[in-house]
Amino acid sequence: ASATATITAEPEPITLDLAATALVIIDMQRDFMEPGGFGETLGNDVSQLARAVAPIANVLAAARDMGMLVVHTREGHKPDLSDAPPAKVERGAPSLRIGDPGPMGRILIRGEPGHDIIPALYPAEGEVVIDKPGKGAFYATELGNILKQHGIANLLVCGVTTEVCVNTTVREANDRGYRCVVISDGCASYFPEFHEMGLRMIKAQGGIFGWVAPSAAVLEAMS
Ligand code: TIU
Repeated sequence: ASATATITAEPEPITLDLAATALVIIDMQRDFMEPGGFGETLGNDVSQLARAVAPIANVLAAARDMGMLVVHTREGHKPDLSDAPPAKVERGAPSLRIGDPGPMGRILIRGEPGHDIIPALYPAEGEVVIDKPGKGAFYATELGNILKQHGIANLLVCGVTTEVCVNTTVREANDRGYRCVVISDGCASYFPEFHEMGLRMIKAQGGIFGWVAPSAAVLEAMS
């Protein structure tokens, strides 16, 4: 592949230096994707998220083939909850709270089975894994420094959920100067209407936070 490629995106095509582009896969963890995890404790239908897996797997395979920097993120907290704000832990009326024991271990706690990334998208040796306490991947993490070290200016962003951790991360990245292309079918929400609106918010107003493109268009540009 040549270094420069144009992705057929909305609100307009975008030309990127692929050597300065990273693939960022947000929170494809068992805790969000599978029954018995954090997502389900909040009352969500986790089956809504499964549709994002195959498109992400396809883009991940292409990124690995071309040697693109791959970053996986995981939302979660230290076992002693010292990085979990009470305002987050105490919120709402979930069936299990962050830190409580569940069928995949303690809910949203690092090192527990539920916190890890689903087998279909498991990080390969050498890929970056960012553990983040918040919804955005830049807050209280090394992500910004790692992207700088690799000379990254552009991000291909996918994962779950569209309107929560994907949107928050894209807004953080946009303010830091990154061009973000969000892979529409590589994102999903527990609420299909929030997925749709989450993508529209990004690409409205001339691309106020970034660009949106389907995985087919991203793969075409990477080939
Ligand atoms: N609940 C929900 O939609 N999302 C999260 O809590 N975290 C992420 O989006 N990863």
